[in-house]
Amino acid sequence: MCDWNNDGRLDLITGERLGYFTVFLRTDSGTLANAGRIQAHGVDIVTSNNSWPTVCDWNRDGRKDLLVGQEGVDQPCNVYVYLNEGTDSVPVFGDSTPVLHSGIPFNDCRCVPVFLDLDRDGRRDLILGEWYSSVRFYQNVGTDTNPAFTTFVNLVEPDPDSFLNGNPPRVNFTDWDGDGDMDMITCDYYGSVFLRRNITATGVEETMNDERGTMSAATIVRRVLNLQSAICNLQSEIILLDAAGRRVLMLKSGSNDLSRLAPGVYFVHSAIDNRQSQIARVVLTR
Ligand SMILES: [Ca+2]
Ligand SMILES: [Ca+2]
Ligand SMILES: [Ca+2]
Ligand SMILES: [Ca+2]
Repeated sequence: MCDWNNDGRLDLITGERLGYFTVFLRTDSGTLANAGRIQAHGVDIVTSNNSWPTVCDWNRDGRKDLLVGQEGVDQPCNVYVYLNEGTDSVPVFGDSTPVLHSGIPFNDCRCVPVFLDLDRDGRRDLILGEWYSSVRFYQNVGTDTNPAFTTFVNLVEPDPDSFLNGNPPRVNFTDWDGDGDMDMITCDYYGSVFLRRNITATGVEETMNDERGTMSAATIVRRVLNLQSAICNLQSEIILLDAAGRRVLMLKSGSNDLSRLAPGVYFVHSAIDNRQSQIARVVLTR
């Protein structure tokens, strides 16, 4: 799901058994209307079977791009990206570029790439579902605008015997339990849906909310966040991220009005040259 045409309504982009990608735009009445297949160089994109789209701004140039995976038996590359050559509201695609790990294209079977900052270091990472249930985490060791990947850890171990672990996984993330970190939801060929909660230890973390402002660097009272001038310096910018790691506000020294934001968990980060570090976790209540 994404707002493909930037009209404020969520649209649906499908990957398909036969390898195409189709855009379904949300109408005024809330229904979805088939707006045709996504094209490159004016021709329908067709991957090897079981295509998977992730719409994201891969290079952070303000225009949504298309990250794709495919089944890809005997194909040289199964994860690649189409950079948007049009506008953010009218995407246009031409050539694609292979996504690499340690300089090598991915050629695992039935790749399902997802691109988000799972470890919250300010750089979006690659999460890759593939054949035999496994879901891999490739930490971004490059920058957020020029990602680089090397090795992985398994978030879900491969299961080539029973297929009971969700084979092959179609992967998505959301903060299912509302605790501020991203949980994983996968579905499989057999029709099962799996929820895996994020149980990563968060360590010592100061938390504040509308009722209790306890941070020394930042305090929040009635949805106004007060940022101490000492943490705002010329070398870094202070930003507010949502639970998905998206930048929602640039913060300034002093008062910052958060009354327009939806209730939920947010994070105050300092950002220097695309490297971000967390300063505070903020819970906005109604
Ligand atoms: Ca839309
Ligand atoms: Ca882009
Ligand atoms: Ca990261
Ligand atoms: Ca969570």
